[in-house]
Amino acid sequence: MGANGGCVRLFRTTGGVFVEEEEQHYLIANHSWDALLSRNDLPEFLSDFVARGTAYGRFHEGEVLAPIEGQEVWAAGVTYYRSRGARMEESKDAGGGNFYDRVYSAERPELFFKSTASRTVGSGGKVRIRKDAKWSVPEPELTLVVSPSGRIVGYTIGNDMSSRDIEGENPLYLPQAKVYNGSCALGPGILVTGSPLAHSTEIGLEISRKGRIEFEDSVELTELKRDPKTLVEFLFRDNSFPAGVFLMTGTGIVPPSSFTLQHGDTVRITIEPIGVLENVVW
Ligand code: DO4
Ligand code: MG
Repeated sequence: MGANGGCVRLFRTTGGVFVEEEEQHYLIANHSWDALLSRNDLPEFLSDFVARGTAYGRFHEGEVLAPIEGQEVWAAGVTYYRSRGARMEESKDAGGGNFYDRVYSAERPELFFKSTASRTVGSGGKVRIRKDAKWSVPEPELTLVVSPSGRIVGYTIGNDMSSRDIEGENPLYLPQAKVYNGSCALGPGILVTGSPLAHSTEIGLEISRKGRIEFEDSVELTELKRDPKTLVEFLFRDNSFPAGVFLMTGTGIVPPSSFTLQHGDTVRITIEPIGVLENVVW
């Protein structure tokens, strides 16, 4: 049994794809990233692989790449009470506040297209503030890794970078507030497991500027209003994802409205069984 209760972590690195179990690294030489993420039996496949394999050297933190190739990244919104409240406030002058309240309590969740590999950075990469945005925040989100059949096969950490002034001006500007170069970070690797994460799992956010912490907060998964399986069920209602898909589950941490990210800030997101996603803002 591994340190994560039988789970392994999967990493895409400059030296190939590695599985990590109990601090041992195993190179998967004969399967591409997309071939692995296309598997509906990824948790079982990787446990067998580790049981049969031979540990191979080590990869280093600096060699880890974003855990994405042919996958799309989608995101759920207004899944925590705190996100609902902050968005109602920021869009009230535009008359959009009511929509956030309605989606929070509706049966159908808000799901939106977030990113592709080309707009996504890994841990250690640079996330970006939109050039024409005046108010930008990170959104630390538990991110589901979903197989082509709609099975949750793992978890990673996501940062749904957002331009709050653009979304707040008019909710119809959401795609511009959310999808731009460097607007998404994922990583560091994928915790591969067929079991749900504990409700007590904590998502932590720390933003530092010139070596000093500017903002920090945390939230537990107990505050997530939607069941991850229901989010996946809606995502797959009339959509297919042959190489698998990432689904961000929404933010439960919103910095105060006086706060905006600045170039050079460091954003550090921790979800204990998965790891730490750290990015500098550019
Ligand atoms: O409704 C707009 C986006 C919401 C979102 O990204 C979130 O709640 O995390
Ligand atoms: Mg979000």
